[in-house]
Amino acid sequence: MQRTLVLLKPDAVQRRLVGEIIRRFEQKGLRLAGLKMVQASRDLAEQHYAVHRGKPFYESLLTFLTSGPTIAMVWEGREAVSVTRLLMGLTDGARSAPGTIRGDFGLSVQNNLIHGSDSPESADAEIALWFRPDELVNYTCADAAWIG
Ligand code: D4T
Repeated sequence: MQRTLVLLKPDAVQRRLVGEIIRRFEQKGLRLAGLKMVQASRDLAEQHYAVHRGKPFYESLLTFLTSGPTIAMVWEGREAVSVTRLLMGLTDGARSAPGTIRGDFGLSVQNNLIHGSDSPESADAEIALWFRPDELVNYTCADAAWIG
């Protein structure tokens, strides 16, 4: 069973889209393994976006991610990493297909509502960055045999 880190970025919280986005993950059949609200520090944002250090949009990206609370979640299920990326849409909301989260709710590149790990390896590292092991819960959903 694969796990992935999902962040509902400060714009999703400010725009009251948290419930709508979580609904889509539940509807798809992924299982919630952890959830918390975090006011990201500069240090946490730097570690999360370390791969983008030095790029022109880096400083602005850090300012954005630390500008208000973020909802951090771990979702799990079959192919959770790629399923999450499909639910999200492309980085640029203007290019994302209708039906995706970014395609339905945004036009921006930076303020693109949601982050999802881009590989199982990134997911492991990002989950460890945002969550302590005891903040994740193992359980079985009653409909597990029907969803796969
Ligand atoms: P994240 O990492 O937030 O899930 O987004 P993506 O995986 O879809 O996109 P990314 O890693 O390429 O970019 C990370 C983050 O930086 C913002 N960004 C990106 C930006 O502000 N300007 C840019 O030109 C790019 C490429 C958006 C997402």
